[in-house]
Formats: sequence, structure tokens, C-alpha cells
Amino acid sequence: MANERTLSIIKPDATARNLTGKIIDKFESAGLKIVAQKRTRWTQDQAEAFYAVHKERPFYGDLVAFMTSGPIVMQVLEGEGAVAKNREIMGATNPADADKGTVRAEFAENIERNSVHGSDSVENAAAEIALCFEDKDIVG
Ligand code: 3AN
Repeated sequence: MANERTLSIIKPDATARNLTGKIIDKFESAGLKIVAQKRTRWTQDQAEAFYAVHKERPFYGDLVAFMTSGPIVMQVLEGEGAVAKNREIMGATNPADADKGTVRAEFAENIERNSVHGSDSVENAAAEIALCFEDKDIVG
């Protein structure tokens, strides 16, 4: 499998409960390397731009409100098959469906407040990474 990069976001429900380290531990224990990381709080414009693909979905407004409600930690994760591996570590979008031991099974509060975001394809990962980081701040 190819060496890949993917964008991860630790969401406001998780930063509010001080779970950053516990979530990072799952990524690193699975062999993913954090090659960029930034804690920030998104503006409305930033959240809307990031989730533009979901604009027509009924939960879009709530999702943007949630993602701007507190700090987030954005990360670039690198490793063999990093996109799929990260999604495996995260678990299903709805924590009720997430496998035991995944981030969402352990920490997510519900389908919206689900603790982490991870890119769903190599193409989307490249676009999301470009939205969140400058090349010079990604150090492999
Ligand atoms: P994933 O994050 O697992 O790739 P997406 O891309 O379908 O899932 O959804 C993006 C985000 O939108 C989710 N992480 C979640 O916070 C929110 N979301 C998705 N589906 C729903 C839903 N049915 N109700 C509320 N929020 C949702």
C-alpha cells in the first residue's frame, strides 16, 4: 500500500473533554505519524468552506455551528494507507454503529458530536490538507 497523507480533525466535543492526547495515542499506536498539527478555532467562513460538500444536507447549519463552537486540533497523518487506516481508527460516523475500540465508539457523544473528522479519499485529503496547512508546516 502507498504512503499517504490524510487530514484529521479533533472536534470541539473532544477538545472540551480534554481528549486530545487519548485520541492522538490511538493514531500513533496504529503506526500513523503526525507530520503537522495546529490547534485553532474556526470562523464561520472557514467551517463553511471546509464543509461546502455538505451544503445541501439538512444538518449543514448545525454542523457549521458545532465546528465553530470551540477549539479544534487539525492534523496531517502520514503512513501506509493512511486514509483508510485513519477511518478504521475513527469508526463509523454514527457512534452507535462504530466498532469497539474505535475513537467514536469510545468517545463520540452522537452522530454530530462525533469527536473526529478524517478525509474519505486520497483526493479529498489533498484538498483538505491544502485548506488547513501551508506546505512549509508539514514536516515528515
Ligand atoms: P464522516 O465524518 O464519517 O466522513 P460525513 O462526511 O458523512 O461523515 O459527515 C460529516 C460530518 O457531518 C460528520 N462527521 C458528522 O459530524 C456530521 N453528520 C453526518 N451525518 C449526520 C447526520 N445524519 N446528522 C447530524 N450530523 C451528521
